[in-house]
Amino acid sequence: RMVKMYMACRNDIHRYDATFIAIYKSLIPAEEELEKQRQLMAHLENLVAKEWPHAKLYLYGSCANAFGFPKSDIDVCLAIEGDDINKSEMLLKLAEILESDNLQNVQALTRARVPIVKLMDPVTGISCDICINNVLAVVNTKLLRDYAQIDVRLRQLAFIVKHWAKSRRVNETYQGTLSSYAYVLMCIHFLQQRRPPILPCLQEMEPTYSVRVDNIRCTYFDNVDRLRNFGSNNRETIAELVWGFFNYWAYAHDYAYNVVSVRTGSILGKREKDWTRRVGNDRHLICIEDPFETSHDLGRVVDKFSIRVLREEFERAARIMHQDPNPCAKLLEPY
Ligand code: 3AT
Ligand code: MG
Repeated sequence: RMVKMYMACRNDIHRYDATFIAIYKSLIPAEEELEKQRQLMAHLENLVAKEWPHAKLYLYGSCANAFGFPKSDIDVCLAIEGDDINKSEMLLKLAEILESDNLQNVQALTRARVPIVKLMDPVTGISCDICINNVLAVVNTKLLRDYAQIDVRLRQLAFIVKHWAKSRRVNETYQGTLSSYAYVLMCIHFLQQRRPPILPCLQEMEPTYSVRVDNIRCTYFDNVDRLRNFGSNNRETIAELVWGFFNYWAYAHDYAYNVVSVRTGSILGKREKDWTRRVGNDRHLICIEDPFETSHDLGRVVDKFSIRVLREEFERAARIMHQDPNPCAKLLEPY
């Protein structure tokens, strides 16, 4: 089926590059928005330092990984060392501090899977979630940001894919579809797989960055300035890549046997990861390996209903890229 799709390629796909690039550019947050984020971070750092002088604040998630949309909430991690950290107590204390500083809608969610304090800053209008010691998320944020520096086509593709996923309502983990983080990993993996490759596999290269988070060693080559020409032998453009991406997930990916792995830059078997059976709630119906927490399948939120929704949306997208007279608009049409 895949072969047939490729053979019957429309040959005018480049006509749509300019429109995709324009959409991508319209989705990049403005500099003044980033400035407001920095302003709020500086303010929070000040407040936190008074109570916990050794704590550090890090931005993570889309506000720091180069894949953020305008007007996003920001995700902040408070990192503090010590064996006697009681996260709930700390979050409650933090909520108290924030509230007495006139930050709005302050709420401590101590029982969430990732416990956080939520707040809204009336000065900048930015909403923010603060978690404690979620250092792995800070490290995977850096990995995504580093990949984004290597070839601009990653950012272009991921913005279009995220925009598509939000428009089509398949970016809702509580409904069994995938997180933005998962979609960005799928894009990185896809570009690692192009021939010639557009992205390298940073975790397979000589490490220049190394941190230990809990029991996980996170190492990879982060000197990405040296890799600016990495993908230059591949001339594929954004429209081709969007098409190829959806074609892959619609027709070429082997959902029964395969796992996509950014860590190895390759496709692994479910068998070698022991992801062949349902364990607890994890069904492994679409398998995306976390680059550091390798036992973690980002597809684990997907259930037997949402997998159908997802695959139908991939097929719809591939079909539109294949034959629709106005693919850019149609692809991103709200559900
Ligand atoms: P949006 O623009 O908010 O949709 P985002 O990049 O902020 O995208 P998420 O809100 O899904 O993405 O996640 C925020 C960060 O949390 C991204 C990543 O560093 C981390 N993260 C999210 N989901 C997981 C996960 N399942 N495992 C490990 N880290 C995760
Ligand atoms: Mg987010």
